[in-house]
Amino acid sequence: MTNFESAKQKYAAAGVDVEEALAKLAGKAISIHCWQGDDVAGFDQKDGKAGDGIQTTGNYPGKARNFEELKTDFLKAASLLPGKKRINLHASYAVFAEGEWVDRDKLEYKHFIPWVEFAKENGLGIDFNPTCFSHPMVTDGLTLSHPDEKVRRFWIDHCKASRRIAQKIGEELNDQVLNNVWIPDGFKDIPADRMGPRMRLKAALDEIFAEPCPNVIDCVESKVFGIGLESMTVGSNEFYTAYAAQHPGVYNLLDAGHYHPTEFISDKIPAMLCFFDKVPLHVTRPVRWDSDHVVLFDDETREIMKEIVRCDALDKVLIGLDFFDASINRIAAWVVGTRSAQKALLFALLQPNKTLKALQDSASFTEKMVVMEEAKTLPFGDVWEEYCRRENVPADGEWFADVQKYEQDVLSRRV
Ligand code: RNT
Ligand code: ZN
Repeated sequence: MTNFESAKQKYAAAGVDVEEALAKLAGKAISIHCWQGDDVAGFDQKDGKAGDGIQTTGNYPGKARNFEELKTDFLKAASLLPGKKRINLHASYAVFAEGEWVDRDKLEYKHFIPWVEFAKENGLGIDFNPTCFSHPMVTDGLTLSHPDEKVRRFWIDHCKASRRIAQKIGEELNDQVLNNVWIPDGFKDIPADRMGPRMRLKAALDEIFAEPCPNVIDCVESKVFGIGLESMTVGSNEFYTAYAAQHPGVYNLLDAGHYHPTEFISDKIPAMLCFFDKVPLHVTRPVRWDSDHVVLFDDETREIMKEIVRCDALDKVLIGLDFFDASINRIAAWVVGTRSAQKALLFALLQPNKTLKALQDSASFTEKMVVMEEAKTLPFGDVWEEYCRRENVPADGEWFADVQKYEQDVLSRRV
């Protein structure tokens, strides 16, 4: 008997159907952010660098410097990842023709055709984001909520342009494309007016979402604070949750790093699912703050995935990744982060969820604890290895040498 067959039997004895779990895992797409490859630099600004409320740290050599390099790096990472994949793009990754440049309020679908071709060639879905940061028009830390109509207009037009681009991408790929609005807007020090900026943001969002875009899933991403904007965030969780609740078709995206350190999005997912038919996520790893460390196979990532599985919400929760570590090999960061999210999802699918729920409902809390703890040490690794084998990607222990070789042959030559 192979290790996998033996694992299958052990899981069956615990009431878990391994084949069903593997089928569900293979069917669930993960949206992989393009921005791990170049430290959120993008292509549209001279010497592009993450700024305005977000920051990357680290100086590992070999980051992608242009469209060609980013595509090649992404494909290298994707070749080591099982399952269905989407690529999550930011508007700042527009691809301009030789000598061409337009500002973000003038972006068009044509600037993303090369990405659509890339997606088609490689069987990827696409998700999209307006880029309301790392740009000189972010004024006094504000975009859509700025008191100056000129500043607001620029960013409203940018968000509208992004939505139209997402719509066209969706039409072209015959798919639904998530378009996620995150803005840094906030104040470093104690504000004198909190409601004014929020009312301006509300009006801006109304304008942005006015045009029907049937292939777009609209969402807004809240945050507790940003770098340099510690005292107040305009797009707070209450603000966007209430906005989404009043605007059918707009969703509040939960980023795992955007809450106070004792709050967890694993608890928020089932709360949101009571009211919304979709819950988009940014799975990331906050270390003491919204640090966007590489996702690991850790307690909270498993808990997030467990909630998705327990709520039977694989088709409702949209899993996107959002980390950017510039201090390590960026391809390995992508691979570890994505595989860890997928492992956590598999782990969740392999829990005796029905049994555990029944034990909770009958107040058998002692037994619930025993079963929950013991399920942790079932032979999970053998099932993961079988999944990688079926998906034709290397098992754990077999892919890193490939990344090291790529570093030597490709990344280290970028100087
Ligand atoms: C910032 C948000 C946002 C960005 C990306 C690049 O705090 O998490 O999602 O990380 O859009
Ligand atoms: Zn995020």
